[in-house]
Amino acid sequence: MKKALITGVTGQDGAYLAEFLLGKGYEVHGIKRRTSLFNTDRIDHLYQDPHEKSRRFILHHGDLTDSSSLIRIIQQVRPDEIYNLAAQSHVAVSFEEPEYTANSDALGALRILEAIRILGLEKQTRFYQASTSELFGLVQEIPQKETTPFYPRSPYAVAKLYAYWITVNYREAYGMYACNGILFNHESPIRGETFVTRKITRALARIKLGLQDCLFLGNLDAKRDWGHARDYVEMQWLMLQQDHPEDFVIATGVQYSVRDFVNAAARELGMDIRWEGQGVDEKGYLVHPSPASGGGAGGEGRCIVAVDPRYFRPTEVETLLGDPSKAKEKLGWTPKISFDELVAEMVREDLKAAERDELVKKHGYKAMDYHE
Ligand code: NDP
Ligand code: GDR
Repeated sequence: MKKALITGVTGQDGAYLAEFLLGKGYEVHGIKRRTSLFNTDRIDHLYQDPHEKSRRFILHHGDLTDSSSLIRIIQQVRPDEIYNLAAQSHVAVSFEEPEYTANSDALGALRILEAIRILGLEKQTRFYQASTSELFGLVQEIPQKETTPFYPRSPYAVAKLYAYWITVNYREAYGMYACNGILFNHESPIRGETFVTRKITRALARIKLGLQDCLFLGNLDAKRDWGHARDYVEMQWLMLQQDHPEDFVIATGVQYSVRDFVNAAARELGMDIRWEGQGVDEKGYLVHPSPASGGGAGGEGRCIVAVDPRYFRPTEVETLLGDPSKAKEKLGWTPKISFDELVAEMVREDLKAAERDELVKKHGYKAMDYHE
């Protein structure tokens, strides 16, 4: 039975990948960091009682900033494959916590690669690094592919640039099977609530049910190439099954703006929305790009989306569009879930969650909320 070790197993991709690998018959080990509250929501359905002898899903406490825990776990598990998915993954937060982001996202990758080397597992353990389209940042070529020059635009992207190159370096220096998946944005109903797609689907569902008044966003014109996380974890696995390690861009090759995403989610919810300047009818919702201009033309409609400059980034990545030709050709990989299906699934799940909150509220209890 093959053994896989996943860092970041409690995150979006970690959860989908663990499920995928269990389905393939792997024994799956996950590293989770210590938190003061339970943070295993995304993997609770995979949990197996530690007393079960034949269990194939095992969690370990560890942290990317702590070499001792990484060496200990890798020594104990001796995995065939390591998927390094753990990271401080929020671009905006990386401007607020640049040093921690570098420690976990850049040095974290180095610590794992060194652990593999220290333990003499270079020829046994394959390594996957979760690289990112953020490396392209201020884009030098459209669409972006494996050979496009990098120009990172945030402490997060700069940290990930180090992780990208240290992975390439260990492959070349020590003959390790180590590779980078340069993944464009991928989303799902279990996407973190503060990334823009999930923030939109969650907020619009709550606005529809009267649980929230307004959604505040930053740059509405930013463009991204959005895929579904379930599709993308399959590629992470495929990358480690080849004869030779190589780096791959993973994307859909289709681009939408944040504004397009709002429109698609609102359409899915049957909400009649108009952007400023298009007029508002009595039943309509007004999606208004400036909070300063208040509730909309002639007091009609209602402002449900407004721009709050607090969500602007000191240096923004305005546009990303991937070219996944190499992955299609060499891995035989192709995304199965379309943009509209992705939005529909996210909206459906967030509407269910909002309905639960509505019920809780109706019975006089306080629904869970989060604060950014
Ligand atoms: P998430 O933010 O959902 O998950 C990140 C995971 O890393 C969580 O399990 C988190 O734990 C864990 N983590 C954070 N810091 C540490 C640390 N110091 N030690 C151990 N674990 C830590 O990210 P995604 O699942 O969306 O992304 C997975 C990876 O892919 C990340 O590296 C991300 O940067 C990268 N990536 C993501 C893309 C996307 O669009 N989703 C695109 C390209 C790359 P906890 O649950 O406790 O917070
Ligand atoms: P990104 O994702 O920065 O691309 O990083 P995010 O969803 O945070 O932002 C996408 C774009 O939307 C704009 N935006 C907002 N973003 C957030 N979070 N909140 C807002 O209110 C808002 N309004 C507009 C942003 O400015 C940006 O242009 C994600 C992460 O998963 C990274 O870990 C990963 O590497 C990349 O995707 C590929």
